[in-house]
Amino acid sequence: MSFDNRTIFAPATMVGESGITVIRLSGMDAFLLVSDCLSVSYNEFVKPKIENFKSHTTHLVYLFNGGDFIDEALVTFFKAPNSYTGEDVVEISCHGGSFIYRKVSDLLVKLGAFHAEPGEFSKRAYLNGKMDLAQAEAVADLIKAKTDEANKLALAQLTGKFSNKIKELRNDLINYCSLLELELDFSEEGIDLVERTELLNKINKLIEKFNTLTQSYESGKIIKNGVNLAIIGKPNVGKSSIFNYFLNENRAIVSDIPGTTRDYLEEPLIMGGIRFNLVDTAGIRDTQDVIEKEGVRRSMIKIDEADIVLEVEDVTDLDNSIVNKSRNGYSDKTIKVYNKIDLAGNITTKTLSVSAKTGEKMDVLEREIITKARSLVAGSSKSDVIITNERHRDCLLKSCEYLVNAKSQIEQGGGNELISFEIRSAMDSVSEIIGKTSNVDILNNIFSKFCIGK
Ligand SMILES: Nc1nc2c(ncn2[C@@H]2O[C@H](COP(=O)(O)OP(=O)(O)OP(=O)(O)O)[C@@H](O)[C@H]2O)c(=O)[nH]1
Ligand SMILES: [Mg+2]
Repeated sequence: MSFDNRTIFAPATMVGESGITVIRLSGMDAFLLVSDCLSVSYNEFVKPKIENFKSHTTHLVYLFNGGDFIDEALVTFFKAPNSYTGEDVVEISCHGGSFIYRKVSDLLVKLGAFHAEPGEFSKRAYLNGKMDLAQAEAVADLIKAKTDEANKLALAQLTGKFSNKIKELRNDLINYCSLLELELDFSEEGIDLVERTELLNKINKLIEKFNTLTQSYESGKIIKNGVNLAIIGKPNVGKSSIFNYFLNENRAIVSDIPGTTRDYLEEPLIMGGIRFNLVDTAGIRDTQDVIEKEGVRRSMIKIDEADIVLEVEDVTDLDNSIVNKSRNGYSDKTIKVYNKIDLAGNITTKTLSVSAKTGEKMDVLEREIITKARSLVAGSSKSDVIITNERHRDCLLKSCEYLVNAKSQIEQGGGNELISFEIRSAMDSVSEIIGKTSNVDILNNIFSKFCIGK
């Protein structure tokens, strides 16, 4: 039985001018509800015997609103529990177009169905045991994936590879916990079921496993969300020109007046199969102009947020590098490039020099950026499973903290109750990932980030 008895519906495909629009309904009354608008004839309303329809079969029907014929459609029935949500599900494939969708949507509401909230289908699938929480989250990731790598990670999570890893860790914790608690029952007999040094070794190994998995988030987040690539430098060095070159459009205003870009601009870009969030920033310089000052402040924030900083200098103006002076602690993520090589004459630099104007050496710069991005992705992927979700990372960190506490309890000769309390807490935190102990607030927060219809 579902947590909510309402029959919900939403378009499962984009609504617009297209061949068909699929509208999905789910709920214990879904079959009954649609039976009031399906007809086997378009001349008059003649109800089909849907009680005779088998699960997973598709039927040609005519949709009626009272006496009005609305559309010809194909309707597929999925009988609970063999459906995406685990409830009775009906998929209506009507003709595309927002007008038809509105008519069918009004009809379904009239018949008693409710518009689904974002992620409500997947939430029901999770609550009805069709998938665990991490798998349900992977559905949203799969839909949003923009690159091959992101797609692969979402699929690994959806098909349970990630959940199995979590279950493995959880089972280890359950084993240690139960042994410790069993030992408590035999405490009067003085029987030791768990040797302390051995337990310490095992906890240490577990902490290591947790750390490797947690660190994989550094790669995971980049694969999932893209590499933040900030183009920075003094005013007028050609940052916006480089930004436009990579985007292959005149997105940012370019002019020879220093301080043209006031606020940062952000655009997605795929290079070498990697997703980048390309950021053009305001030129950094000392200024009394209030607006420009704010622009510079924002540039500094973007530098902090960046995974890679592309620091641009003007090859004809090498002496005056304010940016160099202001640089602190981000050098390892910086690629330095000189621009305007077409004006260089006989000036030579050891650093990569390009021309955003003529395109000279821009391919070399692109390759350098891709290589650096690849090293970021590969850098922390010692783990066989990569996590991409901040919530999962936080649960693992919390769990690891409890394990570190358990470790110091063992080292200090703490009692079984105390050690087992820490291990049990670690287990609860790791269980939250797959949804074994999630509370309602956590669930609502997760599923509200989904799109409607999933
Ligand atoms: N010759 C030459 N001129 C360039 C090149 N790149 C940019 N410029 C020119 O340099 C001037 C400044 O370019 P922008 O791209 O606006 O520079 P910016 O760094 O974004 O400047 P601000 O937004 O003011 O910080 C413009 O006149 C561009 O046409 C280049 O490779 N060669
Ligand atoms: Mg600019």
